[in-house]
Amino acid sequence: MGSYPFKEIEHKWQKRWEELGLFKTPEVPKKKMYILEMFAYPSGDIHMGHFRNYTIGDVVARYYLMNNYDILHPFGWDAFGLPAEEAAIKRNIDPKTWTLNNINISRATLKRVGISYDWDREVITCNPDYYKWTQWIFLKLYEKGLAYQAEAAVNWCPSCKTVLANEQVEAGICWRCKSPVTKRTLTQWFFKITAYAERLLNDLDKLSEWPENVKIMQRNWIGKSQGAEFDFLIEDSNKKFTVFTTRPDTIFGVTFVAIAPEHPLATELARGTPYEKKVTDYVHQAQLKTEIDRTSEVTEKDGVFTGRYALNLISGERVQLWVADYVLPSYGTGIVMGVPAHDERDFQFAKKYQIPIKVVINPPGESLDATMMESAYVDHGIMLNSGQFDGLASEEGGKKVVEYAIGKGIGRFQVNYRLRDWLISRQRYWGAPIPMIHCDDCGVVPVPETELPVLLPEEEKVDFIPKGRSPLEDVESFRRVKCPRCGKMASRDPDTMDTFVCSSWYHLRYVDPHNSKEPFSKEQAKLWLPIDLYIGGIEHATGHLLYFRFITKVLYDSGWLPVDEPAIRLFNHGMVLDENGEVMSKSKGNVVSPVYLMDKYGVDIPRIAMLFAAPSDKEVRWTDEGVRGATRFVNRIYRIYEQYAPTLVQLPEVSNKKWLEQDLSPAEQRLYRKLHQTLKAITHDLNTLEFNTAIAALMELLNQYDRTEINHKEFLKYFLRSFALMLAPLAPHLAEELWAKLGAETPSIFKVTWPEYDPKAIHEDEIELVIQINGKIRARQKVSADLSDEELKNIALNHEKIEKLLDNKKVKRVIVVKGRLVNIVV
Ligand code: ANZ
Ligand code: ZN
Repeated sequence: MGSYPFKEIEHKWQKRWEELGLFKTPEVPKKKMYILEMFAYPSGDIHMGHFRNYTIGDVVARYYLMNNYDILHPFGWDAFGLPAEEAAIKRNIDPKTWTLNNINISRATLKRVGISYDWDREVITCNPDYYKWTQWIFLKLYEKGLAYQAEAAVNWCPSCKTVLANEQVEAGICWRCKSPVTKRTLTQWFFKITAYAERLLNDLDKLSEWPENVKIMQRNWIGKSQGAEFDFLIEDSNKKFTVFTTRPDTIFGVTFVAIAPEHPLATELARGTPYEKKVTDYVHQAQLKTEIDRTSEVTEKDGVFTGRYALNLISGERVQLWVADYVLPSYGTGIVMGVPAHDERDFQFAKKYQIPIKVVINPPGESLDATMMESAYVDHGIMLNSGQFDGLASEEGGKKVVEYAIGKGIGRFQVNYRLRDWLISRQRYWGAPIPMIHCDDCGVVPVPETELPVLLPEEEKVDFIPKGRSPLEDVESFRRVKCPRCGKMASRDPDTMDTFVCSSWYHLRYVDPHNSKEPFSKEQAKLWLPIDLYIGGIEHATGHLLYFRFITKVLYDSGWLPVDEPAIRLFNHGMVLDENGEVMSKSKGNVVSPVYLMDKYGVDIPRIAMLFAAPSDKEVRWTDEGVRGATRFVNRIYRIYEQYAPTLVQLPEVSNKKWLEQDLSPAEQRLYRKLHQTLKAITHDLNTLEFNTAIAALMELLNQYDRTEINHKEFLKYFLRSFALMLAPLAPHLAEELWAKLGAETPSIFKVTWPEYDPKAIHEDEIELVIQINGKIRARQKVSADLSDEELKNIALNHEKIEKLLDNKKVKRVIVVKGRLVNIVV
């Protein structure tokens, strides 16, 4: 008896699947199921992280296929963007050749893995037939006023020499090259995602099948905060400015005002005064710091006095005007009212610069002394030193203060979002060109839709090594163009789009990937959307997963989509770690290659090992032991079929028998019950993506099979047939082979409908229920063990003998001792 000969088997079945068109998307789905895994950066060959992600999707897709769903399960490549370009620069080949080459390598590997993709629907974002529509989406946003250009202090990575979106800066560090990010002022394109902040926030409540942690991350990222604005007057000028605060109740406690260094007012105030140099120096310095450093509560706060004062229009008090870098330019109004007694950062700042501290909120029943405080009192309490508002509870008092300010025209209620508009332009070559033209006379003019795509010029014409400006700026043949409006010579926008724009709508292209007239047809969108199950990494929680919700809503609003949320269910898979618990990554050199594993073990063994090692949403520690275990399991199964299948092939089809009513031996009956319990459990697990417990259940079933003497040949065939079906989504090649060995009623096991469990067989443990009346045993009855107290009570009361004995006597109480006895007190 040999071991599982994967070399012959796996290729054979993959060929069969292709011949059958098994994974081809049906034209008109009756019962649709759109399963999507996040597509891949073609940055080399696929690694174990991909292997895991795509295997999870494959198990589900095959399971739903067996449940007679019409499946859309596509794949594609996130082919533009920094990673490709940088790798290309390092290797001195152009990004396109390098990217397409990687796609070919990775696609070949994925095909070897046998993932159930409909390859006819593959999308590649760097191909003109795709990015034409990325540009079309840009134009749609522009039309709706949702794409605009603005001067902005932007995140700038000095090493990548490019602008980064907020989402690409992690703790002040560039996500790509890990160098510290600084700020620069440049003209950039933005998508106005903030216009959708409220809907993006509220509609999270609709996403009942998204993981809670992702929704929390998105809520925090959107960061809605309810508060108020107050106007202040600058002394010796009639200029006003406005602050945003979440604590209007502390307005009488303001002892200074702090302005963000980037705010125009910062340098303006000190201009021409002895303070000017100090202030401009400080402003310059602050630009070099990261946002985290600036706002963290642990780093020391600093700032400079401007020499000027402002008037608090509510309290009438005169306060110092400072510039401080813990105030961010892009939040609220960029100016903060400093309340040292009740805000910790303001407290530290005031202590450092000997600014007065004024208590205006007392904890209930206590009285604070400003000179004794070691930190701010930040909770709510009772207002004092606040004029007419003294004695009010601060929550209510805060509202009163705002109402008062509204009456005077010097303040208002205000909602703020932490979410910023999405900066989408990049000064790089390898991206979709922004379809805009700059004309001296007409200003910014969109490229007419009929002239899309704006093709990215061929690499040989472009020096794409980053210089801090767009490489396309130097390509005359690209740049020079006639203005679509007036016909004069004008120039194309030289920037390209953030790769997250490409990936914000790829899920839509899959529904109609070859459409050359539209990004997708509305009919196809209606047939397939939304995504039923979306699988990918948690690292995209506040990036891609927010962007694709946003773009979906925009297209919904313009009548292109039937839904305003892209995905019903989201599943985050865990990371793959090495034997020592470290994340597998190329830079660490601890990567196990799926190709190496497949050469050695085929597909299904590593697949079982991966699925068995941990729940799909948890980290997986990849070990040799796991592969050895999977090998033993697979070989054991294979040998059983090798041994018995030949003797069973000729037997008639045995799928629908009522086995419990047949003359099975008690041991066979137990195995039958176990089989159906397993089927029930696996059906559950495949729906919840708990594949490790599904495999554990199959292992247990196999153990019981080993302990059971089966004499009934038809039952053996039935058992092996059922086992192969349950195995099919988890180990598809192996299951096909087992199925074929048993005689294969169908050309593929995936053409068989997923079996239903026999509910009668599930209740394995029957118990003998003792029924008493007033403590005396009056009857016994066999019942299944998992009945509820209520059910047991009913069985007892309705028992023939008991009914007679009770004979209309009044039942006072019924006592149920779970799983054993019912005592009726009369
Ligand atoms: C006065 C005050 C008194 C504040 C107090 C807090 C407590 P969230 O909740 O995150 O929205 N703030 C406003 N704009 C800022 C900016 N651009 N950079 C840094 N901090 C800023 O935070 C709102 C609070 O953060 C505001 O309320 C303001 O400080 C500060 F006892 O105003 B508060
Ligand atoms: Zn013009």
